Amino acid sequence: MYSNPNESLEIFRSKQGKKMHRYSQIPEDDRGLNPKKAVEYNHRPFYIISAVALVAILTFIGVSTIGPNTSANNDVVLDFADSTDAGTEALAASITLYREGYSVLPHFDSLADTYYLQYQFLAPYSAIVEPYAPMKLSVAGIESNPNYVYDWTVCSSNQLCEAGYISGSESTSVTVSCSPFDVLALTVTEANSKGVPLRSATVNVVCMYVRRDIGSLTESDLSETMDAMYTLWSTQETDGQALYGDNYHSASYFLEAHHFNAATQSSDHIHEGLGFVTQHIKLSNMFELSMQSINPKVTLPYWEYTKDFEAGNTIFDSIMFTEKTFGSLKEPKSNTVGFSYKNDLIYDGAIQDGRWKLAKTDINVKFNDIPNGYNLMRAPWNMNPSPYISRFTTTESVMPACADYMSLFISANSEMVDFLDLIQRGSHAPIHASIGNTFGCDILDELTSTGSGTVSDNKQMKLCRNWSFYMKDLYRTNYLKPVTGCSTEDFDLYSNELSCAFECNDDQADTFIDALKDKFSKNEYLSSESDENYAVMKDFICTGNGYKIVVGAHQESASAADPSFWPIHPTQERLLHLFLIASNAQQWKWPSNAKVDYVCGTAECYDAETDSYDYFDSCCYGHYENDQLLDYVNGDDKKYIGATNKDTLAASNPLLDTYSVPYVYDSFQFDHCDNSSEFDGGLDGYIEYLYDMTYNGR
Ligand SMILES: [Cu+2]
Repeated sequence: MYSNPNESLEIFRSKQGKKMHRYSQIPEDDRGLNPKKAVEYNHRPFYIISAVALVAILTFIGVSTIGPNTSANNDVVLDFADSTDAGTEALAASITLYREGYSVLPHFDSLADTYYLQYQFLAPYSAIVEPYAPMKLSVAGIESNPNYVYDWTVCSSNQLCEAGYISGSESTSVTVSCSPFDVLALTVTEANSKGVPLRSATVNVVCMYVRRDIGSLTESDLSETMDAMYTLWSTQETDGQALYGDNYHSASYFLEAHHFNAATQSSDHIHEGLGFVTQHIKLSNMFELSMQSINPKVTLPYWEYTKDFEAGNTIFDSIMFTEKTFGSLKEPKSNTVGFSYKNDLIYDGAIQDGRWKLAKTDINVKFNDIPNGYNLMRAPWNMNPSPYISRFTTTESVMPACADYMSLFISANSEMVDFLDLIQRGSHAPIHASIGNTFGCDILDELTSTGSGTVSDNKQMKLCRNWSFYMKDLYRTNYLKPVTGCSTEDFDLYSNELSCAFECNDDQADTFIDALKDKFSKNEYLSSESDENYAVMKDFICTGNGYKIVVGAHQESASAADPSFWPIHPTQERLLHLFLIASNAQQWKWPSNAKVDYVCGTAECYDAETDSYDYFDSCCYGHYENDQLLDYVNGDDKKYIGATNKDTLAASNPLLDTYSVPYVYDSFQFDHCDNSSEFDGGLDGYIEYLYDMTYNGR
């Protein structure tokens, strides 16, 4: 997955000395993490200007053909002498290279607000060439010489070149077949109207993929990205490998990878622990390679959902859920109650239109130890009978906001371990809960004052939204499991009737109630903490209607079945990159003793083989430094495959020369966050403060 560091990566150079850091220009008194305190700095507009070294691309390097005083060809010199900036380097045209349809990457734009936030490995290069993508090469600032021609070549180290020319102040399209980390030489030669070369310069550019916000993709890139992704759903594993090669894997392959690692009874090996972000990087990167086996110019976009939030959008308005992207969402009759038995159909959760219209979830023919009532590749604790990938979103679902990013950075306080823990929480988890969401909160009516009075009326919705998490915990602790043997074929789409329920371990009735008390009492769900109320709750779960509260895919271990799952985790990796750059967190140790330090949320867990509940190494497996993914290919939770968390983190650390993931993120700018946070200057302002504290100690 990350086997691409070539010698270019060893040209590792610190860029600290180059930073153009605005923060140091702020008066001393106005600095500091002081909410609402004015931190004034000059917000420069985002100019589309030359890439940093390309600005100076016409620096004189070839003695005989360039430079007014050294050339053997006096005519050439004279041509320059006739121009307005005769004989000076400032005459140089500025050359830019960037992907068509987008701006110059701020990593190369010295006037960009976030120019100081740098990927170290990019330091020797003047621009990025994106593999197979049309790049725009343009020349500006040559109005005085409209007849000049700029010949260009882009050559790989083995001298395979692309070549062309730009006349006047036009631009041209350059497409290069290259692989990430290839170093290419871009040469531009200025020739006069007679075709005589005047000056020439060469810079190194690096071949690299760029991941962008899905909302910023051009229409054609968006549709090619969606087409490549959809191929994973429409082409089975073996067919796809025959067509597209070994990097191809189908959507089922990725669903199995995620589901097996998230749904084993012992614990969740990719969520609720320090391995969350790295485990998802592994999955996302394999997924992206599969997309690229179909179309080598696409990347897996990230979804900057805080933009939707800050724009006042609901999930229904997001670019993510349209006919052209991941399919429209259906609204429940009542957004307050959400999808309910009295108003809606479970079937309404199906994808409404677009490529994935009515896409189904997989049958489980692989993982015998992960039961599901309907034998679907769906969580054991989710009795959703619909054969379709389901979303039960409401317009009241809340997306993470800029304030959540801000509190992530403030709470982590430059501590890597804290960041790895917190990144999965407020800035991430709510987006899944909001899309997947819950069907059937009205089932709890029988327990509120309209029924037995067991549940406090004002806690009904909160209890309902958390219901699936409690059922998951009860499954994990071996108190509850699904009755199996039902089939989605028995499910009448228009009836809402479920044929399978939960069953409980009768011999553990007392501990079951203790477990419920533990979860319910701190939230004061029940009208009173009486034994009678808890007995009612136990019956509701074990023999009553508790199983009828079901969730959408995003809310459980089968989340990867929903294609809209995939642009969510690059969002976290981008925050990781930003965190690493801004806080330079290099001196830290990954906790290794789950009894003492937080490694995962289930340090103690149930072990089916010994029928005991204790601290086992397997409980937090996936969340330690040297952990891999459980072997989802063979469905063996005692075997492991792929990269370790440690290697993945090293491969995705923008400050290290071990950086070897084949992409960078397009920017670390959060312009949309400016007005939303407690720190003036918004998230960008806080990151700048953090960076300044890190590198300048102030
Ligand atoms: Cu996630």
